[in-house]
Amino acid sequence: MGILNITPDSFYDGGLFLARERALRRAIEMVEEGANIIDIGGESTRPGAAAVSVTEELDRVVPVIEAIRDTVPVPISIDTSKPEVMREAVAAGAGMINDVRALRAEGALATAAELGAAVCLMHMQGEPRTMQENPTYGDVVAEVREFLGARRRACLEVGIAAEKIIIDPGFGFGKTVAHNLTLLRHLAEFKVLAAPILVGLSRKSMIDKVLRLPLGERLHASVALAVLAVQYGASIVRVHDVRASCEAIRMTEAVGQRPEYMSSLASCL
Ligand code: 8Y7
Repeated sequence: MGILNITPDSFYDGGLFLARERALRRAIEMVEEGANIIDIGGESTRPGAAAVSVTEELDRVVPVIEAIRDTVPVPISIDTSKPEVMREAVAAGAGMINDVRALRAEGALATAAELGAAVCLMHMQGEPRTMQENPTYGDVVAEVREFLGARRRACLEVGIAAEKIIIDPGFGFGKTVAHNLTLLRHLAEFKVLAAPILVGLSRKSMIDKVLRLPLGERLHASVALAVLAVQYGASIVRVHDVRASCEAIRMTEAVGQRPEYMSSLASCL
């Protein structure tokens, strides 16, 4: 899954038109580099990021979804928590909803069910603005797994098909470095939830905490984490550096030992 952020803080040149053009070009490039899904986000979920209105978010993402839909045959994921954005994004061509709030916003669960899109349910402790202040768990693996199991059951209850549900422990979302490392080491324990696992570790600050590296210098560590995530059982890795990640993952796959989830997953997107 290649990351496509359409936010002013990712596009320093300002203009929305330029940002859209640039986003389309990057999407095409990521598909050429091996991405099987493009995840489009119009609101930053980084700690401390400002909230974005529905209109602003729609303005950012809908034209880009339409442009990608008309240009490259790749499944499109919309990274949002807002039911209105889910609705317009799916109408524009998105087949998947990636929600860091796991459909807990008012109306989100019912909307996702009605739209019939695939959903990624991510665990987050707290809210983006404050979640890194003091993350606390008794048993982080058990608690995150309980949460994802409960959200998965909530999805099934409103009629979302089991094969359309993806789970994600939410690395960096209300977690210390120790929590993140523990979750990754125990990723295989999430397989009991019988859903494909999505993992996002690309360029995250835990790399800085371990290696003391700024954002622009986290490529090698990110690739290592993507490979490890796949080996520990991830079916989808959400990455910025598609080419490097795909090459590393394909090479390790050639060595063997990996079950094939992607073919069954592709059919629901
Ligand atoms: C994740 C995510 C982000 C993640 C899923 C970043 C939107 C922060 N991280 N979605 N989104 N999983 N499913 O650093 O880990 O990319 S935003």
